[in-house]
Amino acid sequence: MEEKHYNANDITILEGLDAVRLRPGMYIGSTGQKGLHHILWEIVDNAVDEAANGYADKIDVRIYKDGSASVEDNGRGIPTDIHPKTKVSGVQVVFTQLHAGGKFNENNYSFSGGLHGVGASVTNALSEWLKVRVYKEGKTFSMEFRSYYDEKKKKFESGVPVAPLADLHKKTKQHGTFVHFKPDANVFASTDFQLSTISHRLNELAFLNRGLTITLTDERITMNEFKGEDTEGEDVQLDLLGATQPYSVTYCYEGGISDFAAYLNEGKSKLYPKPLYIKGEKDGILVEFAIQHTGEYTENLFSFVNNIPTPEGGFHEVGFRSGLTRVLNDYARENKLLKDKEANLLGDDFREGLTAVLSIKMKNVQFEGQTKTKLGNPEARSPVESVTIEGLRELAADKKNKKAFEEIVKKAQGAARVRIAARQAKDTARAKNSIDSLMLVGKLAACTGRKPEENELFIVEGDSAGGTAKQARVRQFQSILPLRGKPLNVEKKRLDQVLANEEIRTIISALGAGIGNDFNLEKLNYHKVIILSDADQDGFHIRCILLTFFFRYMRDLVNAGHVYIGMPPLYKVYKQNGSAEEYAYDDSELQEKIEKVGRGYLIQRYKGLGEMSAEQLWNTTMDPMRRNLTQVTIEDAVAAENMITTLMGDRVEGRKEFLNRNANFNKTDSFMDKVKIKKENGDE
Ligand code: 0RA
Repeated sequence: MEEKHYNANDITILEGLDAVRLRPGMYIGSTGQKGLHHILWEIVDNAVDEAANGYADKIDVRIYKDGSASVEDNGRGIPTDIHPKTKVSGVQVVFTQLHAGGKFNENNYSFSGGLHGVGASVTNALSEWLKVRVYKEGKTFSMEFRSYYDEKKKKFESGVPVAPLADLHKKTKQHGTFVHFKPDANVFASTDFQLSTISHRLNELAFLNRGLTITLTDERITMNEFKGEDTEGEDVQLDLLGATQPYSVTYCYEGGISDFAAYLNEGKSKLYPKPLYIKGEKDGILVEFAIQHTGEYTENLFSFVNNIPTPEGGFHEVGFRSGLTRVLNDYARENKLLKDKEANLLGDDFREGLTAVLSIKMKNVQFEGQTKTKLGNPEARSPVESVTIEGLRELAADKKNKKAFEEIVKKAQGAARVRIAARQAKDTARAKNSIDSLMLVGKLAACTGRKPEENELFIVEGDSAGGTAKQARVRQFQSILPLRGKPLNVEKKRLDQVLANEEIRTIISALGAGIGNDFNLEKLNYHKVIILSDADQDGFHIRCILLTFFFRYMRDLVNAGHVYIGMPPLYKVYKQNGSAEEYAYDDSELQEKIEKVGRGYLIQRYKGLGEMSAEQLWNTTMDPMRRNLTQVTIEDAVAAENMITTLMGDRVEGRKEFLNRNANFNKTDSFMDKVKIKKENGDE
């Protein structure tokens, strides 16, 4: 950036500091933890601003044992010359006049009202003391401010200069500003700076300002204390140092927000290896974003305006989203990934699994919303949209991004299929959603009790097992829904077609809580949804399909722990005369039960639920006191979905191999044994 000359004349003056002491909340929001950190951010923001304008590339933040904190930058240094109107130094103006900023405020850090950017003087007003050092033009300057109760004036004096700015007559090659302050314990409920809060924000600032090196040092703890003093097996030299060395961490990202997106996606499966990055400017608004899609289903958009997070969104997000949707739909059409007669994909489709960091810089920012973290400037929408469209078009035209764009479209098409199928299912469910009407159809044998927290829905494979379960159940709290094996034999069907299945739609109606975005746990009719399927290939299929269905359309049901797998036994070990009877749920248990029954034992092997009598089914699988339920975790559901993709997709090879590995339920390494199993009563 081009060097301009500023002096104290450029600094505007608005009001004094007494008002800040009187009503701190008006300026920093609160006098709690948030307010305490706010006065640190005021100082950090000034330093970051100096860096953002190209004058500094290093910021050191330090927390001290006495509760004070300091921020040092290697920028131009606060102006030291005398301000003509006030006849005091620029340093004094910056720390004693509210809203005093000068030109640096107009660059990209001008705020109108709100809680941000009230200026360094607020930090001074709410500190017991504040000390400044300015290194500028080879000289070292120093100044100190104090807050105290004046006995004579019978009033509190805030941020008063101890003496005018002094030239220490110490030559230096250094340039920059060092600000050290101690938050006043009379103002703040607690003056304990939070290391985690500060490191999180400084890390974020380092991502947002490519190449800026930010170091954080906390003198209150040593390196070893931070590491939990577990230094076994580590370098001895380091350990000795770590015992006395204060905790320190340095953040610097040459990749800026691209590194940010990659960091957010760490450990996730990615559709393309590197985030796509765009930077541009339109109508005085600087726009930067990085995107990377993962195999997950949620959208993660982190937006910032002038380095301030905007979790409530706003017009910049609106522009970004619409630009993204436009370019990706155009790409899909131009490359014949969308047929002429097919409708456009929706923004939601393109944002499934999207991780994005959007950072814009603009003047006269207006923050709105519940927490004042929503961008309220409508004029931001169109420039952000333009930059997004132009930038993404350029990336899409680049051959090396072909794979990434194709993967994005493919993923969006999957999302669209699910969306369309969910709507159809919703319509059907709405058409006949009373339990009574289901009973009339004769599918659901509903329980009589009306307490969802006590009620159980058994989804049973096969009409014959369903009939047995209906006989066995306690009708007060157990409902039975038989699934016919054949229609659910969806081997070659896609997930969306599963929703066309009559019984699946019956499940939706029976649960009564809706589907997709409308799913509402509070309306749930059953707090235990128990899948009862045979221990064979078909049963395994059905189980995977149901889990995938719940995962895709009723994720909260799984998350809240309402889904269970019923485990019927594989063997009965008994004596002919009826003097002993034991059930084994897997091969390893079989040996144990044989020994228990003793000489003269007989073994019956159950091939399916249908072979059991009502009494046996009750004793082994349905009686809450004796049965063996497995609670399904979200990981199980994800695993099931991956299986469905393998089983039903075009990858026939993978499918065969998969079935060979997993469909043998007599072996203990079958799928359900491998996934984390939590028993009904809570123990592992
Ligand atoms: C106004 C003008 C100039 C620098 C600054 C403010 C400035 C303020 C802070 C606060 C913390 N670090 C800072 N660094 C710079 C330009 C001064 C000049 O060019 O003479």
